[in-house]
Amino acid sequence: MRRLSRRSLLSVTGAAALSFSLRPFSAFAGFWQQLVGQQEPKPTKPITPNHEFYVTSYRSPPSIRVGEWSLSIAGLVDRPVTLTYEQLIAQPKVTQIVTLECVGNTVAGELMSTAEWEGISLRSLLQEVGVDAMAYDVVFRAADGYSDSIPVNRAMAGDVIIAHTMNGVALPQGHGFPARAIVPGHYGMKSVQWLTEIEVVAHDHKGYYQQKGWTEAAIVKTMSRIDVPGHGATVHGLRQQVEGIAFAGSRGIRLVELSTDGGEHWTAARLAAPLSPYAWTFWSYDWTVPTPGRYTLRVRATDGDGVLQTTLEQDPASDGAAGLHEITFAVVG
Ligand SMILES: Nc1nc2c(c(=O)[nH]1)N[C@H]1C(S)=C(S)[C@@H](COP(=O)(O)O)O[C@H]1N2
Ligand SMILES: [Mo]
Repeated sequence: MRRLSRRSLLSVTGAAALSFSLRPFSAFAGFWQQLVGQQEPKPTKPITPNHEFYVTSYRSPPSIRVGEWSLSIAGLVDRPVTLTYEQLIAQPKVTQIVTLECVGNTVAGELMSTAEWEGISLRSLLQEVGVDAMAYDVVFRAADGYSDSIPVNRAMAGDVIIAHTMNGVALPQGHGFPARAIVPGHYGMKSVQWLTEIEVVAHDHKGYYQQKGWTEAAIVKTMSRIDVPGHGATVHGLRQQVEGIAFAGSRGIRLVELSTDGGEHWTAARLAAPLSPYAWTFWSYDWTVPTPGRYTLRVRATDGDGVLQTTLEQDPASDGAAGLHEITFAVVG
């Protein structure tokens, strides 16, 4: 089924957006799934193929010809530079598997994917140009007029990439060609696509989404999702492997638990080692179903700092959705 899209979220503005509660929407989604019938189990792939990677851009992607494109590093730097595409891809490369999630993603929504990104280290680039002591924000500006920023100390942490490659091929046009930022642990809005300029400034820059009231820090919230069995499914046999993912950005996932009794008792799932410190964690649980019937499963995660995922439901506006994912399905003998 289609999830609430970025476009429809953003068309709800101001007070209306903030007072919009997730509860009626999830109830509607559940009702809708009953109407449309069973859901096929949808195991998540550890690395999302490029053509399946989520897209949230609200307009068609700019088409950039590399011959006419360049990336300038300007503002409060000692030695400003402008890189052509050839110069960019000739720089020493770093590769990192990073999960991106849109701030508009709903609980268990699909605006979340993982790829292996290759490009240059933003820290190395900034060290080469020399950052002024007055610097506060590193602003990413794009060919579509979009911008967002991260504080200088965040930019210098070493994990931020100016990527030109996605899963082994040049960035597709729809994912930022020829270059984009990849900022691990933050909502996708910070991973600015179709980059044209990196500007170091002395003030707190307000980007495209911040001007519309969305979060500045955009640190991802801890989430967990049940992928198998699907909500509304009918499954056969009393031995069921339940599967899903959990994500807490750079904090990592320490524990995933399942409840079959509405949250009174919880059992730990088995965790697979994530492909990188910035990628989602896969979990599974071999469940011996006591007797055929209708069941509701709820999932929750604890992040690497030991903080349990909140049970409070929150709409994506303005700093990301919160709430626990629950599915209902039938087991026949
Ligand atoms: N230039 C530009 N960069 C952008 C955006 C945009 O509209 N324009 N959207 C942002 C948002 S909200 C997200 S979630 C990610 C999505 O990246 P993807 O389309 O590759 O999944 O790109 C971010 N970077
Ligand atoms: Mo997004």
